[in-house]
Amino acid sequence: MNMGTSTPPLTKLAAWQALEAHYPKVRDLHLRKLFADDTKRAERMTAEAVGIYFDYSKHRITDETLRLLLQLAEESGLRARIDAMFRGEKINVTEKRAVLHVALRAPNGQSMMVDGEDVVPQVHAVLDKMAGFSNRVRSGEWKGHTGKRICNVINIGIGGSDLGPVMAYEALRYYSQRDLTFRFVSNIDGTDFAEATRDLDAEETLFIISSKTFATLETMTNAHTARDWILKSLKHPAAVARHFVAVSTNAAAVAMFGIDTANMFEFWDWVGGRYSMDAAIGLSTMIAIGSEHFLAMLDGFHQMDEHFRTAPFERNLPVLMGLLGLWYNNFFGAQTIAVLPYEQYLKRFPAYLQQLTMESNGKHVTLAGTEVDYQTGPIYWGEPGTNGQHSFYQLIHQGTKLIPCDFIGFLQPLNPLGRHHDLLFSNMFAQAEALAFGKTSQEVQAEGTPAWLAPHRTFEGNRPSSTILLERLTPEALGKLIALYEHSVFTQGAIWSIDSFDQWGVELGKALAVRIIPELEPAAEHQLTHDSSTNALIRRYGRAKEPSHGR
Ligand code: G6Q
Repeated sequence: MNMGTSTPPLTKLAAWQALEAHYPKVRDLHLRKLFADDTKRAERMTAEAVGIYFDYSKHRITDETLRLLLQLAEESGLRARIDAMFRGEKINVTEKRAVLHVALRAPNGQSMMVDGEDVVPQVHAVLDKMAGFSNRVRSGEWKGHTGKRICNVINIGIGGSDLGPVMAYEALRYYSQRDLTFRFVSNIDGTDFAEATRDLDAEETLFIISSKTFATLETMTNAHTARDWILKSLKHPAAVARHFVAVSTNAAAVAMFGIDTANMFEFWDWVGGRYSMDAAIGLSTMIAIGSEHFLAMLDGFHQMDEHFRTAPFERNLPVLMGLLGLWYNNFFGAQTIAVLPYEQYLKRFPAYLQQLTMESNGKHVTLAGTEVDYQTGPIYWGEPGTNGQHSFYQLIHQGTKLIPCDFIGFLQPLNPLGRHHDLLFSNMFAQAEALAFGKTSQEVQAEGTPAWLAPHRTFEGNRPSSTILLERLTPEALGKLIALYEHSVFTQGAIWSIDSFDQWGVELGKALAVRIIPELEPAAEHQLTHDSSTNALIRRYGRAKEPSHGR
């Protein structure tokens, strides 16, 4: 395995240095000229695989840029890293874990090994158990404590145990069983739980406690509040077993909570939280859309996995996408990437991608523990089109920052209504066109705009974007799209030689919060030893809890 030691440091690679020399030649090239000089550009700079059409012609690259980026992928040992992941090697070096979310979507019969054991049979055993349970809830066979049918399913989880389920539920809502209500509680702010349950009947409500560790403060706090809420209505401890199931790797803690471990859905330490929506963490998704659709989603993921594993880099969608992101991040100095799905059902997709991309590649040291001397993961953000057009697109078009954009669209609408879909797509195509080609000051003045106003109405253009088209938003298509981003993140992390699978950066704040909890008790006279700002904030909060406060 390449631990960042067997190959030279990234910035010493021949391809990196060639890219540095090449960058000044491309920096000032305008997409207007690149397209004018080469009428076949759009034909050449597109790739299509497993039903995804990827147009990358509106990027500030030449054939030489692409050649050098692909050379960088080769020189940095990306191929060996991909193979190591699929072989179940412990490529999450800081946690000494294999990274095998690809095994979650491997078909029955394929084998994938972790520590000499084939994990695919275990994966399918859990999928079967999930399917059995989902069918019982969907059919009404699974009853609550008082014999009423379950109508409401609430997933309690946070981070990787929440964002995937929320995103997938929203994305695949079209396929969901409409007589079931789904809610997702993640925040430790009591409002999240209170609002999610205020109009629900406890007798008809099932909680899924989703937590890999079953120890996360937010999730366990919400889970205990949920248990109190159930017991307050149903009055009998036996109700817990009918109204709670768990998704976890920690059977002992699940049993301690009072959940029957027969109703625990297992997953494994080789599944990272943000890569776990295909594991039992997807139980709410399976209940919503049914096991057949869920399996179709896994098949979509698997098709992209196989493409990533086998396709030559120059036709490999996640590799191309990862390299283009790296080009702007490391050479143009771009700080962010906007993800702009022209699909209302993908409204939570940017939020999901934020964790996938930023928790994975927001790292400052290499696998070998040395400080990087190049930029790593960019900031991802976005909103579904066309809403964003009426808010932040202004800055992308005419601001001073370079923001590469991903436009995502599905050719066939799920809800065909009048001309809505044509109007949606005309907007998406127009935005990418406007960003790339802009409008010159001559064009603006030729329209009769007075000279003083012309600068304001001029669009410089040369703003890069990818356009990603799929046929129709099906569970299978969603799987392909998510896996495209997962492997693009992998590609970048491998080239940057960082651990894309740990998340130590979330630890410090958690530890400090635990220390502060007792200091918020009003009565106690605390010896506060934080900095003066934190001390003052804690004291102010404590005073607000005193009975005399606000009188
Ligand atoms: C994801 C992270 C993190 C994790 C949450 C929830 O990759 O590990 O977001 O998913 O902290 O953890 P639990 O599932 O253990 O509650």
